Amino acid sequence: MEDCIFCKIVKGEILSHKIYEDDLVYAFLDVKPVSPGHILVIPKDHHENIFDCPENILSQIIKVSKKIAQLLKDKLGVEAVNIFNNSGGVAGQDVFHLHFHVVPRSKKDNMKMGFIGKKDLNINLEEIKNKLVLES
Ligand code: DGP
Repeated sequence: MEDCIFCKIVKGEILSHKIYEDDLVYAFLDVKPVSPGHILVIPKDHHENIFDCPENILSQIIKVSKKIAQLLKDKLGVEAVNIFNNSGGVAGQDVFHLHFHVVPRSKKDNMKMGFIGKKDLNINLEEIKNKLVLES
C-alpha cells in the first residue's frame, strides 16, 4: 500500500521508535501516546483490520503484545495494561493498517475506557445468541 503510513514505517521510510520486529510483526511507540510507553503492534504486511488479517499473523500480534506488556511491567514498572484494537472507522480506527494498542495504566492516571454498559437497551440476549452461535 503506497500511501499507508504504517507500511512506510515498516519499510523505514518514516521514522519510528522501534521496540520489536520479527518476520511477521513490528512494534513501535505511538506518536500520540495516551500514557508513557504506549506501543502499537502491527503486521508487517498490509492488512486493513481484523477482518482481513490471517489468523497466524493475529496470533503472533497477540503473542508479541503479551511480551510487550511484560516488558512494560519489567522496564517501566507499569501496574497494568489495556490492549485494544479499533477495526473499522465507526469503531474509531483512524489508520487503516491493522494495529493493536498496548497502553500502560497506573492507579494515578485517572483514565477511563469509553465503554459503559447500558441497562436500558432492552436487548433480547436469547435472540442475539441464536443468531451468533459459532461452530468450533
Ligand atoms: P487508531 O485511532 O486506533 O487508528 O490509532 C491510530 C494511532 O496511530 C494513534 O494513536 C496515533 C498513531 N499514529 C498515527 N500516525 C502515526 C505515525 O506516523 N507514527 C506513529 N508512531 N504513530 C502514529
